[in-house]
Amino acid sequence: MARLSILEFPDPRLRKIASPITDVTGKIATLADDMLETMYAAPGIGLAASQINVHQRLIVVDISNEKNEPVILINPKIIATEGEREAEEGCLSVPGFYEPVTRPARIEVAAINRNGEPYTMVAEGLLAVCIQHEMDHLEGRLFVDYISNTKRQMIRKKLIKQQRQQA
Ligand code: K1U
Ligand code: ZN
Repeated sequence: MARLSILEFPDPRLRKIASPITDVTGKIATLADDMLETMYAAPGIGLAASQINVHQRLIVVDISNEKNEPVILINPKIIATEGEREAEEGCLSVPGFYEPVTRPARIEVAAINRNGEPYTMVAEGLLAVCIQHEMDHLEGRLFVDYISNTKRQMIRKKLIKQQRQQA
């Protein structure tokens, strides 16, 4: 297993649209394992392949306190939604900032697992928020796209300053 480095806003590579995975090979299973290790180490509750500069449709999530309920979603698709809910979101690619975002409260998702088998799952609460947030990454969208331009520019400037100081 390996820890991968996470791209940070405003890196333009975070804006790329990810391609579908056509074959779930051992390489994809290893990538999913590396993404889980990277997510747990960060620490985070989700990670999209786009965040580690791999532009393929793969996300991982685990909202359990014990970090023992990993979910791997390959080519995830939302097939049904219900209701609306506002919740605070954070992002490992936008470190240190949290903002409220409104999204569907309950979703049904179709995906493929690490063995290449299709499945569906229903998610609500934090799990629904996290899956939708990660799926946005695959479209090159970030939670800061849902907030005001003024706030987004402020976050952008602060992160650029931090990144210059760390370089
Ligand atoms: O996409 C990411 O960068 C992961 C992100 C997922 C997420 C969190 C909250 C709402 C929506 C999506 C994070 O994991 S940010 C870190 C975080 O929220 C967290 C970290 C440790 C424990 C609990 C939460
Ligand atoms: Zn994120």
